[in-house]
Amino acid sequence: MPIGQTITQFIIEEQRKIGASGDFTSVLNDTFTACKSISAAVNKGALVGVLGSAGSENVQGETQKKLDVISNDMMIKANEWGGHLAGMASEEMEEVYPIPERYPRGKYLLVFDPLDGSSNIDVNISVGTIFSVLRCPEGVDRPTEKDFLQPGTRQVCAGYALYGPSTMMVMTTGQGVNGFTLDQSVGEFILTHPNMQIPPKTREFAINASNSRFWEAPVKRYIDELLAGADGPRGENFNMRWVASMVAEVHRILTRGGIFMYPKDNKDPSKEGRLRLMYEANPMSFIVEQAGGLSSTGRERIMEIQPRELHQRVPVILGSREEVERLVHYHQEAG
Ligand code: AFP
Repeated sequence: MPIGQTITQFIIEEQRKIGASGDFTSVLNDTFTACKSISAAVNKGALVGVLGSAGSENVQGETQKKLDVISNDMMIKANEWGGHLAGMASEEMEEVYPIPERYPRGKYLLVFDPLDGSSNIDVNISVGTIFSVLRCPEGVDRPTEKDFLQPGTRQVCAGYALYGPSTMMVMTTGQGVNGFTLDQSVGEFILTHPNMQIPPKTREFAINASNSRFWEAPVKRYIDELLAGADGPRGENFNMRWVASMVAEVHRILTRGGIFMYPKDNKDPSKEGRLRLMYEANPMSFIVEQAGGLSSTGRERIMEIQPRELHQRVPVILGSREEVERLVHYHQEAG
């Protein structure tokens, strides 16, 4: 049986159209290899003793799972040797990771969350890897933190691997969003979801409602209206989902629409939001916008934020255009 178009073939053909050198294809290929290895480890789970806590904390003060550490290592090992990257930054590492001296350096920067939603790993619920590719500033071959602090609009590529019932790779290079499913029998990601589009209307929302007492007024108003259903001002019923794994939520929204919110709240005034700008919000915003959706903090477009630090957090509201517009409008009305 002939296999469909592989992800490598797809990228090479895309790159040919714009006359690119092939460096970029190589960066992505190494990332895909890492994601296949992470998928295998996640899939084997308890059989190979990779579940549970690693007994350490990351820079965010969160307890690291064994698979957080393993996945981070797999991303680094698969990407450091190829000669196309100048440096990497990971949610799991406090500092920028320089390419070791024994390898050549290239013109791209890779930023990633190696295992997003990892609090779900021990209960066998979908998790994922999120990544973003930036250009290293001209003339810099040993990038430092400031070289990574580029707004999301400067991303060259963003994607995620979803480790669910199937392993999928979803990515954009700024020309739409395409989804690929891992065919385990041949070890290749095959194009299965070309040109993914988020429907502009939805009746499904995702938010961690246990934080409701900390929400700001516009979010309270919006959620109250959704909960009031057919008897309220919206005049129709809405359904709710919360997986606590952003990759799974965004994938659902790309597949059938929806709005995802981790908004600004006053739970911990020292934090601007829960999700990380560089590792979660920017790459997912690029994908969502390329699929026809919108992404905002409620006050500004996420991709236009000038990052101040690598591990910065931001409020996130993204998904179906009409719902995001409505909630942004409620923020504007509240001043
Ligand atoms: P973990 O990787 O620590 O599980 O965090 C996942 C995440 O960053 C994102 O994927 C979820 O949407 C969000 O946090 C879940 O947060 P709550 O646990 O507060 O619902």
